[in-house]
Amino acid sequence: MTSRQFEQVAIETVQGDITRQPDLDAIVNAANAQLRIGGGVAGAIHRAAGPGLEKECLPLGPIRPGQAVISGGHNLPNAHVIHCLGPVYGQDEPSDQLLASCYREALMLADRNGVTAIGFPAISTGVFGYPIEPAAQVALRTVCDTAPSLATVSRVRFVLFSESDLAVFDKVLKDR
Ligand code: AR6
Repeated sequence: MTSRQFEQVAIETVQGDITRQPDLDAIVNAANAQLRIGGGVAGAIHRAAGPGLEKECLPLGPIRPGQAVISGGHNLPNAHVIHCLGPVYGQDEPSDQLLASCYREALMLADRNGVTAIGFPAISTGVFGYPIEPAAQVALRTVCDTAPSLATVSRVRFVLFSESDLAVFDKVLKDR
């Protein structure tokens, strides 16, 4: 694990599964607009949370690219799930601003709900096709830019599925 402090917020990077982070009070879902089960991160989160999560989420959708909404964690070890709709790369524009909006909205929503530690996957970098290095730049820049506005959030963990994605996030984090 790599960790760096920005203002009052520690930013961590780890390789792993977003559904297996019991020390975080919120995790972020790379959702679809309807907040249905889906594949990738969304599929893993809904499978681990159980059917109550989709039941709670459906009335909250549809959401637009860059938006975040919050639900309970159901059978997950986390109290909250924050669902973000990332941009489809090459389709939802400006993609960098929409991706930044996901991270900013998720952090602000977490903060309003008293969250202290939150975990993000690399939003939009799977099915939605956002290249990993520019996605890492946007993610880390947005967390650093938002950090001074946060009251309760003091730990932000990026949970990367692959070793190569972790290496990219680590490099971008070290270069900041
Ligand atoms: N933990 C952490 N990271 C993961 C996990 C996991 N369990 N599973 C995959 N990743 P994606 P998107 C990585 O496709 O691009 C869904 O079907 C993955 O390697 O989950 O925002 C939804 O329903 C990739 O780097 O999200 C939407 O329709 C990153 O997480 C759509 O896909 C994001 O991959 C959203 O696409």
